[in-house]
Amino acid sequence: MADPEPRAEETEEQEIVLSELGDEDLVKQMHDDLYDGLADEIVEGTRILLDRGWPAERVLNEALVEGMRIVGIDFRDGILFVPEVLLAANAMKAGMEVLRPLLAETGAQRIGTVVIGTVKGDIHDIGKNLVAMMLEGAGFEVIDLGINNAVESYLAAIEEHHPDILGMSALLTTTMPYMKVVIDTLVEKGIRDDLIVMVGGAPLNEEFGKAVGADAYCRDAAVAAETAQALVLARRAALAR
Ligand code: B1M
Repeated sequence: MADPEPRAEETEEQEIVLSELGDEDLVKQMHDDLYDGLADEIVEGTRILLDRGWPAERVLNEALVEGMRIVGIDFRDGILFVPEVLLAANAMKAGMEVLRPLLAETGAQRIGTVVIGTVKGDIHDIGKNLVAMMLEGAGFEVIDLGINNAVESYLAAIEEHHPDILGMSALLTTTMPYMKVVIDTLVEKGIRDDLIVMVGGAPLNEEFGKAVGADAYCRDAAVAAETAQALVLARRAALAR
């Protein structure tokens, strides 16, 4: 008697070997793995793409950031919930750790110091972590204050580290107004002009950055690194005149 056809569930359960997938299928699989919060698979996929000669920025944007964008849509639509999104976030962080040395160690000359943190009430840190990595790669020493920072925490770090730049991140429409609280406090203390203030996060825009009194709104981590370099150099040139 001929062998029976394999049942549907048997075929579905066949293990996917990431290294055997072409680039496009591998990236799609990584989006699925990120969605499912599979950190080991994300690490493996990230390494495979790097071994195939993909630049770190491309792996970051096409595999990880795009995967997280898809997660964000289903989170918004109530298909995914906090525990699942936390797993996805952990998987993304695991992939970012593989990329960290490549993004953060470009051998660029040290050009300044940045204090950065997510504002009070907000625990999102993936974007802020990426910005910190890219700033390191651009030659900055980065003091990362983590999440949920009250104004006192920024002030203490400014006093201790005398940074060239203060960076603030917010991912929630309810927490982004806190950036103005911080900047207004810097004005009250008479230290606003000692620093460049840069802000970023998905719900912000250029107009908001101006309204709260920041020197720059940065759309993404690459823009943040370029802007930081440009503003620090411009400020030094102005002071030297
Ligand atoms: Co949150 N969450 N979340 N969440 N979460 C969002 C932000 C949301 C848009 C999802 C949605 O509804 N579609 C929504 C906000 C809605 C709004 O206010 N407009 C939301 C919500 C509602 C919530 C909760 C309230 C949900 C709840 O509890 N019911 C809750 C709030 C918790 C709190 O903070 N108090 C919550 C919780 C969480 C998790 C803990 C589960 C997890 C965070 C885990 C972590 O960060 N460790 C989480 C996640 C992962 C997201 C989404 C899905 C992804 C965010 C992310 O990491 N993106 C997000 C949906 C989305 O944004 N599409 C969502 C990838 C990252 C690379 O991009 O952070 O934008 P991003 O960073 C970019 C730029 O914005 C910029 O550069 C980065 C890199 O290119 N940038 C800066 C960021 N910071 C910068 C600082 C700078 C410069 C540039 O300084 C100079």
